[in-house]
Amino acid sequence: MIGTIIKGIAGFYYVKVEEEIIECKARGKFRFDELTPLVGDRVEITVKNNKGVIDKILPRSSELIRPNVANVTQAFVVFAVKSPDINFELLNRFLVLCEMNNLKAIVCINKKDLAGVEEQDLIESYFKSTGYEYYYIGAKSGIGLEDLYNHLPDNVTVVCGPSGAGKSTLINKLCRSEVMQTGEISEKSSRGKHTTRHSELIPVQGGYIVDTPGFSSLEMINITKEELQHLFPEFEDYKYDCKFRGCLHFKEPNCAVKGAVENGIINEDRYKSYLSILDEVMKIKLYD
Ligand SMILES: Nc1nc2c(ncn2[C@@H]2O[C@H](COP(=O)(O)OP(=O)(O)O)[C@@H](O)[C@H]2O)c(=O)[nH]1
Ligand SMILES: [Mg+2]
Ligand SMILES: [Zn+2]
Repeated sequence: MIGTIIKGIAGFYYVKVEEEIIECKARGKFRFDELTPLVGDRVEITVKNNKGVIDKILPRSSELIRPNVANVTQAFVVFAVKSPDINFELLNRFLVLCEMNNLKAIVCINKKDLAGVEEQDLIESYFKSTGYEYYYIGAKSGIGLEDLYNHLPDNVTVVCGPSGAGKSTLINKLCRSEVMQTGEISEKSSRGKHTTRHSELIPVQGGYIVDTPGFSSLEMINITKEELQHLFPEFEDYKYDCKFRGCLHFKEPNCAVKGAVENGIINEDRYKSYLSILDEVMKIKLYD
């Protein structure tokens, strides 16, 4: 049988196969292969006398470090419109982290109840040119969550964003009925009380939500200066029109990206975030 590891506690893995959750141990050989099953892994299991064994881990499409979960496909990037005020530079850093990890980023502007039309227009105009999907939500009262539910089927979704943005509120709201179900498993086996708590996948709407937030706002953007520009999707249309091959869109003359910024096609603030991260990336590389 093939299933998905949704939780791991003290050497036991809980594998969801269709509607059933099976407690499994990993076969000893994983230790020799230096391969440890992760939450999110798709695995082949066999069940004998009610005991499940993981025989094989299927290839991973991604592996997040924080939280340590395999096969995450998308991120809800949550920022409050107010309280705390939206910080676009930080938001752009989260978007770069998503691109780096091959996650589809969906921007969720939370605390809609605190925003007026002015703030909504500002955000609308900010994202229009980036190509990122964004939604206005109110996690606390559940406004606008239908759009997010529609993105869940067949995906493993992590929620990320700065402290105070409403990530926990959103996760709880999206997972409401399902959190209780997985809670029952740990009570039944009564394990895990004194072990480190790892992340879990909560089945929702034909997909999964990771129950702990992703990344951290201080995460290093560990890539080369040449790679960075590819993490700004709206630059991609222009890169072949720069005069110099390998243009970093920084001080080079006849740069098509800078041209698009000057013409107002690429958001200037996004470009400034690019330069600020580029500066950081170049400094890091001096010391390695
Ligand atoms: N006004 C308002 N407050 C919210 C909303 N969502 C969350 N909050 C509040 O924002 C604060 C931080 O929320 P929390 O989920 O803990 O944020 P986290 O740090 O990102 O996990 C809490 O006091 C929440 O009640 C919302 O839609 N509107
Ligand atoms: Mg929280
Ligand atoms: Zn250029």
